[in-house]
Amino acid sequence: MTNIPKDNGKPSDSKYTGQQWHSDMSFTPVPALGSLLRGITIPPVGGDTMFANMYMAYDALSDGMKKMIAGLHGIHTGSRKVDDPNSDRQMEQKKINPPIAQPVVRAHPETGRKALYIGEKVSCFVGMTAEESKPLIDYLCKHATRPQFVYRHQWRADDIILWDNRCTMHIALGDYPDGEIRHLERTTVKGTPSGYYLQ
Ligand SMILES: O=C(O)CCC(=O)C(=O)O
Repeated sequence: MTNIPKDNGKPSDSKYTGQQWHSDMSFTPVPALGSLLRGITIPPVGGDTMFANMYMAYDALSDGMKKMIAGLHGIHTGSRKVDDPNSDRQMEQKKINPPIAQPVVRAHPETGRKALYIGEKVSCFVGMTAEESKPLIDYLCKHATRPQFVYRHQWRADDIILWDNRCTMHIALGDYPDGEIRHLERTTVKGTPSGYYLQ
């Protein structure tokens, strides 16, 4: 994850990575089990990462809402909030990663606890239009990111964070000043299958 431009002067491909609530690789049939991020160069202010506890978010829903979302599947895309949808990279991403459906509620394979599996990369629910889906996607994202479910990490160089993508989602805050370097190294751990292609 870096905003250091490429050798040819073009912006880094990961400059805006993670700037919407997501769980890693949710747009693939086998999303990441965990991820590790290490701070290398940290801006003097801003650039924090926030994590939401999706067990707690699920548990706090009403029984009525739990029943309503039990059978829903969200369509996850690899697209970013801050990027040109017609850029070469985005077109390529769409080809490599066509939209994937994932259950909105998943039982964690190790703990058996249910966790909400939603995020800002969910474009709509299977069998519903984007317009019909949006209010519920927005509600669930807003609900899951209420302060009582969120941990905010203020980076220092050499911090390493490991997280479980099966019960959290996260966001990178792009609020640091222009001209400041933000550079972190990441690796992800492959999980178990939960998603499927739509056709
Ligand atoms: O840069 C960050 O703070 C988080 C990056 C991110 O979202 C990711 O590694 O998936």
